[in-house]
Amino acid sequence: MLRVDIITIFPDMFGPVLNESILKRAQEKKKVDIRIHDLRDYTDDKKHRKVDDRPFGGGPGMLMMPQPLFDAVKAVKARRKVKVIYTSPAGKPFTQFYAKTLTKAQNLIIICGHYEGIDERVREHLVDEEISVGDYVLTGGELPAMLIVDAVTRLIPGVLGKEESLIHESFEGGLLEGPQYTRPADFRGKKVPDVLLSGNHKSIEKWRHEKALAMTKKVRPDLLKKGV
Ligand code: 4HQ
Repeated sequence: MLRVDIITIFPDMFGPVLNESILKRAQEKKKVDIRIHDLRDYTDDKKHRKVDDRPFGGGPGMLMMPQPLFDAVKAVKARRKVKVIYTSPAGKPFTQFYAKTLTKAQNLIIICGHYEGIDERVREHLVDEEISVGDYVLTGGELPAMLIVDAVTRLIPGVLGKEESLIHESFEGGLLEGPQYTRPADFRGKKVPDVLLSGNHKSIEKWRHEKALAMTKKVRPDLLKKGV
């Protein structure tokens, strides 16, 4: 079972996301073991539970101190094949392909960053993978951590049911999904394409593939270039 350890100064942010829907079921089915750890439990500063300090050389803002992070990672490490992840806009872009590679680990440890970032020694000696979830700046690493856990967990065999199956969806064929319709066949004069009502599975497949290709070319031509 994949184990995920999340190190954060806001442990309460995770419950509402991890304890609902597919992520909740995946944990109940013992497909993934997700544990949240409060970074402040690992600081040597018993009095103020400090985890940040001022940057050498001056400048605005605070940095995450190395001591609580090194000790937290050491304490939570649970398996041999472990990857320590730090999320930041300077990381490698997170993609479906990247998510797949992370399912190969036995233990993911995700450090949620705050303030102006981390002491460089954490990056050099503790972090294995620095991941960016997009070219924008967030208030902290908690949302990126949830996003990574979500994308990785749903790839674990047995997490998704047949209904949510992985085969015909965006990215699995390297394409975005084309248009889809449900009932009614005529909604206030707006009709569903005839081919989808034809019952001819071969023509339906062909039509879907053509639409997926056209859609991808139009909105994300970059996806057609290589395995994103
Ligand atoms: N942050 N992709 C700054 C991000 C981010 C992103 C996380 C904000 C780390 C220190 N992380 N903290 N974009 O914006 O991953």
